[in-house]
Amino acid sequence: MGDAQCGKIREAIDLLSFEGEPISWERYGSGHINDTFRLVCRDGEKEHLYILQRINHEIFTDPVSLMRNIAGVTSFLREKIIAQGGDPYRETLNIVKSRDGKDYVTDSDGNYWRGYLFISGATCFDKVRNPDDFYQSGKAFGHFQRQLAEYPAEELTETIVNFHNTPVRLETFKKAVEEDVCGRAHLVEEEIKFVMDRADEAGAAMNMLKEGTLPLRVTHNDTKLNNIMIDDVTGEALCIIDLDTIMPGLSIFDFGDSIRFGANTADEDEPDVSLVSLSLPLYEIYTKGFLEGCQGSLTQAERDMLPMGAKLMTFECGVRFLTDFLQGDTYFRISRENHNLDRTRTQFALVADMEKKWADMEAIVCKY
Ligand code: ADP
Ligand code: GN1
Ligand code: MG
Repeated sequence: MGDAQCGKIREAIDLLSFEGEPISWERYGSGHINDTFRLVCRDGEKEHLYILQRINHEIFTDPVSLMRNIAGVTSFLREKIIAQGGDPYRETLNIVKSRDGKDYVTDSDGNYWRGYLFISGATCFDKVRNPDDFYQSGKAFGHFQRQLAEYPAEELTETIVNFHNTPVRLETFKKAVEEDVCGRAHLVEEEIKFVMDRADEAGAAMNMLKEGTLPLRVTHNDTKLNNIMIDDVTGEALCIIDLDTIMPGLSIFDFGDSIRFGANTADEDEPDVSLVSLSLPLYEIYTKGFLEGCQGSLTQAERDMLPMGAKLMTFECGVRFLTDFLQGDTYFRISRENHNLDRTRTQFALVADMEKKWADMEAIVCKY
């Protein structure tokens, strides 16, 4: 987002019903997709904090339906939180309405913006601080899925069609290799081979969905560690955020994407792939938390497929990073040259390590 677009922030702020006078705003967080700002408003002695986000409408092409999804899911969760005696202002996202009562506003350039109450006293981590954080996040994502089991799935719009359809991602990748618009394919021959060697496995989950062996559920679909807030005082998972991709999906996607990000011993974009491996202790603690959170709601086939969920999500994410590298880095935000290539390599190194540890991954699921 350039400075000119940033100028539109003021327009968006004026259209949203924030309390007090806007004092300052700064870029915030480490998401790859939306433009996120932390906004401070002052009302006399009182300070109000907000999250202001420009929804990436090139990726989420129907922001109105997307916001309808989020409004529906958060009000559904809010009722449950209140019934359970929880804090509805901290345990789910709260949309700040526009002055004319909508869940979003548009600026004069056609950008879509939304506001959320800022959740204070809690943190999103880019790296697992201690195993308990990861256990807590597994429990919370499992519980989230369990709670949404009662949500009317037909009311949800698919915000990105085929989001975790790995075979479709693979087709897009092959096309990107063929077209090679940036002339980068020769730089990644080894990575292309890595993908093609595993092409047969890409359909493992989607085939089971088609056959009816795996059930379609309401899932989050982007369960990385920095999409969950951990309470600074209690150390418990407080709030699941980044609800843009809530839509019908497979339970193993939510399990798998968390493992992909959180059980990696290195960062997602670590340039030194020798640091990448699957931490089995972290994989185990997350599995325990997730299964506890699901409270027995997973079928045997879903449980059996959890390791494959981890592998597929890691493989698919690597394929998506590599596709973006080939297409000129137009999807994921980058902050250095070859950033998407570094990300690709970490994902593939993690897949390779999972292949070595496969028997352990399966045995761990059987323990819980
Ligand atoms: P993206 O889709 O780009 O990943 P997110 O919705 O995940 O955007 O937001 C990016 C970051 O902003 C999060 O990782 C988190 O640190 C922070 N954030 C988002 N919403 C809130 C909130 N309501 N309160 C506090 N921090 C938030
Ligand atoms: C993106 O929005 P963010 O940063 O939480 C992406 C995920 C990827 C992830 C990789 C809508 O997540 O699918 O797994 O980056 N989100 C979208 O870090 O594409
Ligand atoms: Mg995010």
